[in-house]
Amino acid sequence: MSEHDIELLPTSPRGVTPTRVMTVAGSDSGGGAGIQADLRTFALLGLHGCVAVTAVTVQNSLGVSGFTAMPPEVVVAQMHSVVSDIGVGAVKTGMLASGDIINAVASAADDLGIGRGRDIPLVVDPVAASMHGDPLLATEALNAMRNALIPRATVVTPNLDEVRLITGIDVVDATSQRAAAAALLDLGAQWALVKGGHLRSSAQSLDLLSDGTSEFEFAADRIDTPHDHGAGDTLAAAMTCALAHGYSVPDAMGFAKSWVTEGLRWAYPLGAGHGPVNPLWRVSRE
Ligand code: PXL
Repeated sequence: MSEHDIELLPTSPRGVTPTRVMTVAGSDSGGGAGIQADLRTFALLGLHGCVAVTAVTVQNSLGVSGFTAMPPEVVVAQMHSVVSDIGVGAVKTGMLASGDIINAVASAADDLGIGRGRDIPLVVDPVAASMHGDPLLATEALNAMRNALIPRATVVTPNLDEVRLITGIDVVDATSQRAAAAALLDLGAQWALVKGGHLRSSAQSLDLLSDGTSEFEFAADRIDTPHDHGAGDTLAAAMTCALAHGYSVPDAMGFAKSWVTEGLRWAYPLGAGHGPVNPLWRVSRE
């Protein structure tokens, strides 16, 4: 094994149905984030990815110029259709666009046995804005995120901007990072992951994972690249895959961190703006 080889997830023999996961998320026309990022990670980790599309964004490497949200009942219908037939080992939510969609997804999760304390783990990535600051979630939706979805999360995975929007806490150091995790647990999540990746001043990317009893820190050298579009989606998608394979939340996070770090190491330019993290390193030439 070379220095950066990572331990991957178990895969199925050819012709055998692989482990299935589902993402409830928005489409990124530029292919860097959203469902496109999720499906890339699912496939390259050997899982079968299913999708409930919540919104269609119009974007390229320079930013998001707009989006159209799906009717909430269409999002819920996709979830029911997939879970009742194909079955999934874990579910991830990403861009949910509106409070109505969040509330509908939360009650579908209850109906389908998805979420904290249920059979199917739920990873809630509370996407609020693109890396360019373009909004992806209506501001009126923050209460639904706090009151309906986060309480159902097996693990919630905000970045620092999302932490500020959801909890009002400005994370600037380890103490405020811990306070933010506590505030997310107070909202009802089973585990809170407060990602330090946007604390640009530190030389390391330090993420804190807590369930209120146990606390884990995940450190990686910061990879200084402008091409980190979809990094949060990719981390949460890899966690979802590991949870579907029966990993504990801390073990799933350890795996996901190594997956996204490798994706950042091999990130590529795209268009005139920001390129994506690159799970394709798995199938690229050296
Ligand atoms: O990276 C967050 C994200 C999630 N989903 C969609 C996005 C983005 C960021 O741009 O466009 C659809």
